Amino acid sequence: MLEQSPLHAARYAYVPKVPEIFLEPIQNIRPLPTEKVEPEKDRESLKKLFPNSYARPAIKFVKGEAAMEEKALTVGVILSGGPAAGGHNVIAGLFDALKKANPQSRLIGFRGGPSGLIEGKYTELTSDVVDQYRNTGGFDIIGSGRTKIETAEQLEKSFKTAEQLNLDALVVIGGDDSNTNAALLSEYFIQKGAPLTVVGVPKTIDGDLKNEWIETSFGFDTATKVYSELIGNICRDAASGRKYWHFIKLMGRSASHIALECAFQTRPNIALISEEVEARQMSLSQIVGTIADAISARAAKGENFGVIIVPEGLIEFIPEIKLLIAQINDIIAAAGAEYESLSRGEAQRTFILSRLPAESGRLFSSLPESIQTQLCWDRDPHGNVQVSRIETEKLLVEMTARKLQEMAAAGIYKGKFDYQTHFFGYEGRCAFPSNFDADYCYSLGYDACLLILHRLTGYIAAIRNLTAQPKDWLPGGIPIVSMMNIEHRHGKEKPVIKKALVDLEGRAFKAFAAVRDKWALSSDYRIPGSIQYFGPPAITDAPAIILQLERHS
Ligand code: FBP
Repeated sequence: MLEQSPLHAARYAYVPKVPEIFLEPIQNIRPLPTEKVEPEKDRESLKKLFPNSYARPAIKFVKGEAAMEEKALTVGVILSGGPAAGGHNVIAGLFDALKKANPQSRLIGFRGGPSGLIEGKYTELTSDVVDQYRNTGGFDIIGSGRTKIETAEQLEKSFKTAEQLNLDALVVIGGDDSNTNAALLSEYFIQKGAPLTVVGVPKTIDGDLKNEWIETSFGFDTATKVYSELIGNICRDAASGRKYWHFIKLMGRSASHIALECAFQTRPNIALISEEVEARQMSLSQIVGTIADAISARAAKGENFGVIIVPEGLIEFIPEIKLLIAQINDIIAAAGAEYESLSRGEAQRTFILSRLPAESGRLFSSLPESIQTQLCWDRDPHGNVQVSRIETEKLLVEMTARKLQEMAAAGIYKGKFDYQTHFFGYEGRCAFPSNFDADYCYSLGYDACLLILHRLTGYIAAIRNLTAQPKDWLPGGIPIVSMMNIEHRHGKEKPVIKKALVDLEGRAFKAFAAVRDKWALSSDYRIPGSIQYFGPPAITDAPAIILQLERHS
């Protein structure tokens, strides 16, 4: 048991705010089918892969007579992927709703992520356990992991564990991949004739599991507030010391939602958006050129300082590096054990360089040695390069310094370039959830229980109208298959939930594009301060700025 800080103890007393309908006796809540939702494309392939779960309607929960079974249920829960603040509250909401429906119901937590289900590693989550984790950050109540449940063997082992435990339902709390797997499991159980309901919950700090029905994934709000506090403090430090350019890399494996939100919160001089880099086909040297020009313009005003936000995923959106990474992935995959036996560093670099096509080889060699080494490190379980381990901020600093030297030699830059680099990622995933995430997550858990009680297998908990007060939130569910398309991965056709990248035509990006030139030259930083848990709702409960921009005209 962790020693409790005063805030830790105080957070136990926080009662999450929930949609008004959840205050009804749970037996009086029923699902109302709304619109029929279908995937945007690949319908025929998806129909074949999910013959039993395709073409179901979205539902919303409304007040009314329900023919709900009240028998005691045994429900399993899995936390999957990277931690995101609020996961414990999803479990608390699920637990409370289950007990409300029938106090004899039981909640089983699978340890260490999906592998806990495959390998049958679990623990019962009783009220003593759940109460210790209410309104706290982290996933440590049962741990998390990145194992995928997708092979026939993994599906069968999962089935066996579920059978042994007499599970009535399974809740998968995770991102796009984990929810895809939840849909696969749901279909598999239907095909086996097993009466087991599988329900997903949208999690990821990256904010890229969203669409028309999922307004945001949980954890994004807290993570961006933590990073924004730190960035705001750095902005003020930059303006006080007036001697450093701060290059700040922010997490977000692919999409730049985190970078965009933090930019609105703090108004840095530059915020790179990976999706724009890709759309404009910007090369690494063009990106560096843009940064160097902005530094030079501020230097002309006597301001040799500033703040630059760099999204973690940027490296994979720069067209020539994207190609290079894909080629390295292929080389590593083809070499298999031979590559695995090489020691990190020079041996791996030499191996890769000897197999790269000439042009990519030249690009690879032009990169700093540290970046070459990081590009050669192990891939994640999905075969992807682990962008959180590539020091893109340092790459940009090094190349910008070179570029400024050239500009100085040509007489077009007169300034002094000193810098600091930062990476904020892990700092924001396990903070005490903001009130928004505490409320949202508890409500998602409660919503997941309602989906289970009504046997809505293959659905993901979806709560809408999130910019309103929680009492006016609209809980419901969306069939997971309706959010999927088919992607070709490693030579195979795979159903996947489409990642939501920053929409360059969307309101949030356009609002940013309209002000960024002003931010580049001015030093009018916005200082959001730390997350507040007590005080006026305008300070404690405000949802993310991009959520507000996306949902309101
Ligand atoms: P999820 O998509 O699983 O929520 O994780 C997101 C993330 O935090 C990314 O932002 C980051 O690139 C990655 O996880 C880091 O992964 P790991 O925890 O395995 O180092």
